[in-house]
Amino acid sequence: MCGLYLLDYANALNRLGYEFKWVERPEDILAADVRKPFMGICVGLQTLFHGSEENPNVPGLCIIPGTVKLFNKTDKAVPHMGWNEVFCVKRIDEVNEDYSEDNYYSIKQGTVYYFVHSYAVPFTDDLKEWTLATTQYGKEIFISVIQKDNILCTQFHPEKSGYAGLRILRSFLQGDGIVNNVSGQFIIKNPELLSRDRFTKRIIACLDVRTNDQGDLVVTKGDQYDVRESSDGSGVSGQVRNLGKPVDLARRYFDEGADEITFLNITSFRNCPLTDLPMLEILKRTSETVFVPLTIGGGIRDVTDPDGKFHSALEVAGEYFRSGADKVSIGSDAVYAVEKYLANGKKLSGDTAIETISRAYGSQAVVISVDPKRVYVDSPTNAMGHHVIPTSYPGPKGETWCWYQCTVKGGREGRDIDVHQLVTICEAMGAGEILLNCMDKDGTNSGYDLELIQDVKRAVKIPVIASSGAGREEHFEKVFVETNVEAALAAGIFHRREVPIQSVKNYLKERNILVRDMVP
Ligand code: 1PR
Repeated sequence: MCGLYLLDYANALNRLGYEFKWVERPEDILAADVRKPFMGICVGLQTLFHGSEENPNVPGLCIIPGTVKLFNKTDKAVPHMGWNEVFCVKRIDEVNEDYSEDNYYSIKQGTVYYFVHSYAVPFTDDLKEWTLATTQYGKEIFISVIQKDNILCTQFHPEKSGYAGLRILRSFLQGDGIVNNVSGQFIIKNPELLSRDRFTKRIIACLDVRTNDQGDLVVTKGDQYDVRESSDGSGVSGQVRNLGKPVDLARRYFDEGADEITFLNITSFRNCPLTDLPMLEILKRTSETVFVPLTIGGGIRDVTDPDGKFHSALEVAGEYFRSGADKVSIGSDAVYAVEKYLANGKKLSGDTAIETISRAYGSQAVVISVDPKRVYVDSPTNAMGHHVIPTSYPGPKGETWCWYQCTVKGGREGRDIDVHQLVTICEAMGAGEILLNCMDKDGTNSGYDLELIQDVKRAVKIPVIASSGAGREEHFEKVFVETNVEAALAAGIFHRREVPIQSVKNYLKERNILVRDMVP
């Protein structure tokens, strides 16, 4: 299993009504009965092989021949992060397209499950005996489920794959599949001819969280980052908008089919996140009932708590992971890290939050949240060396060029870094995904900033989440078709129930854009 997801496994087992005991020492493993059913998840699948390109000097368990390989990045974003189809290569008979679910741990042909990995085992003929299902990502077909004798392994995360994933775990725990070992059943001769890339676009619900004037932690939502009701004319700004309770809203979005949920602690720059116990509590409680990936952002940086104790960004992130987060998102600190990198003559220091967290937890666990503002210029030469793009939406003085300035502290302070610099350098530091907001578009319901998003998508190989400005279903279609981003995030329209998640998905499906169907 991936160590990052321990709380998620525990929550899934609790939800299914099972008691469990953690393995605490190597002796616990040695004392285990080798004939007992074994389930490996993600890295748990990969360890059974002889080795992995991820760490060539460390041998695997050598139970299955073959090597785990890095995905080819030339035709797709890496990590492979999101919901993709599994294609069962072992079936009961040649004629029957379907297969008996009971024999196959409820792994359903054509259902999508949540993957997050950069390395995989390519499917080859000599691994047929072990392979229950394959998945295609770009042009590559890899093994997504291994099954033989008492072994079941999935490359995807059942504990993060909604109800479809929970069903697999239940099936395994009940012992289904072991009794009807699939070895000897019909094996599709050339799965590569039948397999297809069914990687879906993700729809993400985002919850901006902060304490309101009464001291309660609430979900709020700004217009261009201003989260207070407009002033009554007295010159005093209004109350912080309250759009609901974080745990309840997250649960609602899970039930409504959100593929992922992001919490942004938007005033964390004022506080020490480790003393922000309500925020950690929100994560813990959400992960008990929400079985899709959770991202938490806000305050991921080196901090000194009110008692003068220093905590590294790695410790802060670790606390969030142990509380149920699957990814952390870094905003202000990413901008400072890039400034430091440029000041040091473009040398990686190795000690930034991005580098330390991605080294310890993997790049897929590190998201960069970008809060850019448009700066118009009348010609590229006036952009002070920044990466400029031509724009079809001229500025106030008719300027036809612009660059995007990075900000920190929730957009309160602009810095001399452009978004292109930020995302390319953060990718080199080990970030695994970009959450691309846009201050000009946030809360406007006028659609995503396609020019910004296209520019960033072209600049990096890691997945990009488009954010800010979604107002209608067609805005999602436009952003996927015109920029090819992997995911689109929205906040206001979901909170105010203006556009339900399912209606976005139906709209996309009708236009042949692949999305995950909710399996109840
Ligand atoms: O800098 O690492 O502590 O992280 C702070 C985090 O909090 C950053 O990710 C930053 O984006 C976020 N944040 C800070 N202040 C605000 C604010 O609104 N005042 N929220 C804020 C940013 C933008 C998105 C929003 C989308 C979609 N909000 O999260 O959800 O724009 O909105 P829409 O669909 O309604 O248009 P650090």
